[in-house]
Amino acid sequence: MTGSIVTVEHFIAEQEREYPEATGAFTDILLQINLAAKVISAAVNRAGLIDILGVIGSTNVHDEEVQKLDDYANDVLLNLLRRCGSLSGMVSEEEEGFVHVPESRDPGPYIIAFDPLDGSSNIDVNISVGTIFSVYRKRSDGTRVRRRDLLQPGSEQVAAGYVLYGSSTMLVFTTGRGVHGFTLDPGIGEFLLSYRNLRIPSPGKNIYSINEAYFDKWTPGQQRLVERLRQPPPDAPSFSARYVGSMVADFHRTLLRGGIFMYPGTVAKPEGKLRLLYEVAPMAMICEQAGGLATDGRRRILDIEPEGLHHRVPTFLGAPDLVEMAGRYLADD
Ligand code: P6P
Repeated sequence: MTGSIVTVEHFIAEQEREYPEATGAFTDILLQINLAAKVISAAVNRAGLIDILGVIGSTNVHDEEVQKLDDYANDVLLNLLRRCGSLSGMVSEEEEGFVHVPESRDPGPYIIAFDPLDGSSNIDVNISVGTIFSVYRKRSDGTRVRRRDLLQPGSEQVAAGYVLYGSSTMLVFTTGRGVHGFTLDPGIGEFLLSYRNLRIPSPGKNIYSINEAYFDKWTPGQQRLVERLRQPPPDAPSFSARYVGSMVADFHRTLLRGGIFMYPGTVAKPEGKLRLLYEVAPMAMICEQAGGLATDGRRRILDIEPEGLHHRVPTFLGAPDLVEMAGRYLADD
């Protein structure tokens, strides 16, 4: 049994042996994320308890300042990642602008973008939430971080991953060599390898995941696509609809079971809701590394050049046959 215990540290060391070009600089970032995930998981799991203790306004019964969990998760990640000598800077969903890492002698070669706690509004009803992260290599020379360092297409990512705070806490990431999943064992406080080389089942379960409350706001092509999924032709398999309203949970189910996750635009807001840099591009890298497809309905997500730190894109992630079907229906819009 002990032979099967593979921690994140073991796995990274194994990867470094197998791929000598992997540098320790990048390992430092992953290990800080590993630690941040444990700290945030503990806070997320206590969130309900704090409510029971009777939080009053912004201070609790012990007169302690109670942070909103997404602010707390953001602070944890900023403070831990600031210690990484290999980072030049950070982009966070919670920060309007770019966050400089204190300039050491030689600011690090990497940039990280993250959503510290995606879906945090679901915490109050005990629905899974997640952290999403994306790592790029700094493109420009010199110590200053420039716009072109921050706004790189997803194809330039050196790593991407998420932490899912659900019935168990899972860390799933890729460094471009497959997708690997680790499950937190609270008894020993370690993430242990639970999925090596995750592949999205295709054909997998016929599940489509979308918020159908927006049906009347969609384009005709999007409406016809969902009608096709709701009522397939007699000789085609039927579908189930699943939608948690927490992207990390909906995507994780799609990754493990198959199907398609969609957050399309509407006629009024064609760009949709999800942010490219720290939500969609990292999930797209994972999806492709697991054998899936990731588009905005027309373009490959990883080819899209971000127009700003909080640039939104329509999102279609999942099994190749279903993402391609979506593209065919949207082509008529
Ligand atoms: P809607 C959570 O707020 C989030 O950013 C994603 O995690 C999730 O997929 C989406 O928004 C849900 O949005 O409009 O369906 O409530």
